[in-house]
Amino acid sequence: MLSFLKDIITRAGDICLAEQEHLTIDDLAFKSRKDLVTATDKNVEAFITRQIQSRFPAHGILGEESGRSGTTGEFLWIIDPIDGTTSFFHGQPYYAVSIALEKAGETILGGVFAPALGQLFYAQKDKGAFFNDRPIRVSDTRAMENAVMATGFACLRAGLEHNNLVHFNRIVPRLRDIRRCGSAAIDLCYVACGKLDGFWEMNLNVYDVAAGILVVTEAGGTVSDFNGETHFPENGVIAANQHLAPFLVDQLQ
Ligand code: 2AM
Ligand code: CA
Repeated sequence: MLSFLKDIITRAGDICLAEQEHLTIDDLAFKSRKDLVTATDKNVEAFITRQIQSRFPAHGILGEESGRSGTTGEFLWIIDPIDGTTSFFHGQPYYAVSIALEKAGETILGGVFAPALGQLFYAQKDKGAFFNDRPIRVSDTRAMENAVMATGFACLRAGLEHNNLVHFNRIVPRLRDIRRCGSAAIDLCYVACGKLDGFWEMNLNVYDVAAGILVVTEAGGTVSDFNGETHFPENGVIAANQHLAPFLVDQLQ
């Protein structure tokens, strides 16, 4: 399973790299006023879906662009062909292909590949997390003032009135600094390898976070919703090392 995942996710990333150079406005469509989708999102999802269907015809598939297909057996592949489509369309490197595999409702395998950064993250349940084939751990940062975190504003793109700006204003002054690069999948993996000390966001979808959450937990990180419980991503997502996670729950609940 892992070698299959690594093979298809890197080939999917190569499609992104090749197509990003030639994108025009004609390749762009809108799911809502600010929610972009490019022809590449659809091409990459179709590629991944074909590969899964031919190798594992009995498995189900949930993709951001085409929804639920295949059987309703115990295996379900969850695909975000491009997490960070705004970065992708605007010629920036901070986007990733994200693929997770659930068995009976539990994520057992997850991969996030950022082709323009040359960064591949993956994890298998109970077997640890890896960045470009090296094992990773979350950071050991204990003080907020030494922490660099990330967040995002999917809520604003979705046009929601109850949004992240109020949390952002409260939390950012307590941190060393904040990053907002536009891919929840990469943000989660950066928490997993200690490039970031924490991440929070609201209004994400399961395909944005399924793989990244397994990478964080296998790297020793803590993942919860804004109440410190497990109803994510519906009730928000918090990911951090075990020292800083309680601070974020305290600020966000
Ligand atoms: P996407 O690029 O696959 O759309 C950035 O804040 C994160 O929010 C990205 O993971 C992005 O995923 C996601 N996102 C952006 N707009 C969204 C929307 N309208 N609803 C839900 N998630 C969204
Ligand atoms: Ca996407």
